[in-house]
Amino acid sequence: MDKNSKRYTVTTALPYANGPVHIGHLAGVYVPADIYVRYLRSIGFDVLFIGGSDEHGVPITIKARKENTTPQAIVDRYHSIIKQSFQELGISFDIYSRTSSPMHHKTSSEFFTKLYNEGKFIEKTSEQYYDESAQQFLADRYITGTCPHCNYEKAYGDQCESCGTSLNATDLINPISTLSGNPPVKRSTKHWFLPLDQYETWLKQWILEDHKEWKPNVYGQCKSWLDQGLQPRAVTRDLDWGVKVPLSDAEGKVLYVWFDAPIGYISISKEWAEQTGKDWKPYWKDADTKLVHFIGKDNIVFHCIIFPTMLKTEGSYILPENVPANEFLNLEGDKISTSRNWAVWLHEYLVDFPEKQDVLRYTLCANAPETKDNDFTWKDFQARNNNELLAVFGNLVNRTVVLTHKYFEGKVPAQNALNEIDTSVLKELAAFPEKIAKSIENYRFREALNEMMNVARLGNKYLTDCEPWKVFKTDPERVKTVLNISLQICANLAIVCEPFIPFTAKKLNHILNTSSKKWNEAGSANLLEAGHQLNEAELLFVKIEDAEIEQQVNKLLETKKANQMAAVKANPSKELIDFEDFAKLDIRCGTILEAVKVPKAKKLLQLKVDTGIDQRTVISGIAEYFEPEQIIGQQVSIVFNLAPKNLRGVESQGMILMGEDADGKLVFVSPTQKIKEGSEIK
Ligand code: B3M
Ligand code: ZN
Repeated sequence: MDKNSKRYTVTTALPYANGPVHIGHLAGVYVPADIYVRYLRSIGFDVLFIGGSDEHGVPITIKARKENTTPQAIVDRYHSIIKQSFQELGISFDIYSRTSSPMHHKTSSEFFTKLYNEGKFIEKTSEQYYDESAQQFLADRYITGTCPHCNYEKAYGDQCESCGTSLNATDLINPISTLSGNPPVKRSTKHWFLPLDQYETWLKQWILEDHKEWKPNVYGQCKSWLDQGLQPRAVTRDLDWGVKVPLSDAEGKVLYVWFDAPIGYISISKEWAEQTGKDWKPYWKDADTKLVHFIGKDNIVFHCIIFPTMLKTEGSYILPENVPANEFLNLEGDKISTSRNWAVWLHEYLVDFPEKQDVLRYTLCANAPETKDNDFTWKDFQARNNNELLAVFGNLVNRTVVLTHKYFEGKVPAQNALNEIDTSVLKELAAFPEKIAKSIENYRFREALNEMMNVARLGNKYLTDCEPWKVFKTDPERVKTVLNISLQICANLAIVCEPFIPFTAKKLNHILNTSSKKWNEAGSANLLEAGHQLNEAELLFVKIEDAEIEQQVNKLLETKKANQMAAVKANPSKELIDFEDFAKLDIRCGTILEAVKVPKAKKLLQLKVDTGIDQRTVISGIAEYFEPEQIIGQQVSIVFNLAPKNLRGVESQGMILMGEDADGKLVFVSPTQKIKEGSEIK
């Protein structure tokens, strides 16, 4: 941590306001960001903590169309739900605003105009699809057609959901507009491009040389983008919802959502300045301000490559110091999905678990997907609460305070002569704040949380080992020391737990009858003076019963069943065939010898399969479920007599049979025991 910096600007990904926020958002972005900011404030930094709703983009217009309402109505609904959810979970933004605000439209228009007037954009006219009956150009998501690579008939204009290939809308075979159902026509249209390629050398230096300290998952993704070479990127779209392009010849065009959204961090800072009478510029333009973006891994390229290029091009802004992106959180073994309602929604959580904000914050931090995707299970949530928060943290505080009331009328007893154990415990206590700080400053929040809990473990063990309830009759003076030290440990916990579980810190300060203290006081053995009057004990945590968890798991099972019903309905049986048709299929057993990812096709793997007769190359859409190295040696069923097909420039000779459940999860169809390659499957 650069102690020379005067201030920090910390931003969090602006969630699309087309749905509520769920535990994946919290774990990936908002809990780590809030821990970081609360800690920075506790060590005395001036921090501007920014949040807001991302209210433009095609998904919002699609949802509005589906609900026969306006995009503004959609974003108004979800902006308030999202804002309230964050507030109730203790995400301590200085401001939470939105990109449909006048300030944002003004700020992002001015940003565009400055770059335009300085000739920083490339202007290009290209052929785009236009829907003559809807009388509008079609965004990629409004066009479907057949994928030229795998013949999937419902591919979108920007990507084929089946083989994962990124597409241009003009690649689609038999394109159809989803607005009118008619085939679109091609019309020429002008757009403005940010020449990313011209900044490639600078980005390679700035990221790959100057920021080697970035998290490996972030650094690695940036490196692969830079290694592949950058292309100019369109910053405008033919859409009627968004920030209007501030040019006379740009009727019906808006700024691309990923151009205006990051500028939202700046416009929201300006709104904050207006509300507080402060100056926003130092937080975005002073060299001694550190800028940190908290995001999920799907936003890395926008925050590490595109937005920094925009800032660099504009010339008057600081660049991000770090972008500690997290991976994704899954739920009970499946990907969280808004469309499949496979999520724990924050606003629903708080209804089912009132007053348990910190249990969720704690569990999501303890299981944060910091280096790889991770899983949230309700069983683990219960265990974290019952076995850690209640049994260790809560138990220490409750026993210490109850005994102090029992023996000393709730007054902090004096610390008498220390024995060896006391001295070693206080020495360990003194070392914790720095350990926790180091982990937080390196964005290792799981590690930091565990160190914070080690303070509670230290106190709990000390109290249990000293057994004051047994010693009091014979040596009350000893008990004074033991309870004094235990109370000092509780007072330390109130400081070091605050970034992670702020609601608990507040309750603990109330029980100890103390005001909240700054980080630099942590580690002390004398936070509570002898004679200081405590308030009554109150439980910080309560047991979560199996029944509560079963209710949540059942809720998810209901959702899964509903999804499966919907999938069966959407995917009925194909027409009947006679045996002769089936007999044409020649399905053999094979073994995967080699597997590699197909560049720029996130769903595809290129396999070499031993069919017992030859070694075949097969392209298979399984990359999202299997790592190449994990399937070498896997026995598979291969359609042996399928005509070869050119997929992404590779001739695919056959097809591997996979089982796909209603949730899209893929598994191999393979023999239950090893069998010779080439064996016929009948
Ligand atoms: N709304 C994408 C997302 O929610 C986008 C983030 C914008 S941050 C400027 O993942
Ligand atoms: Zn495809």
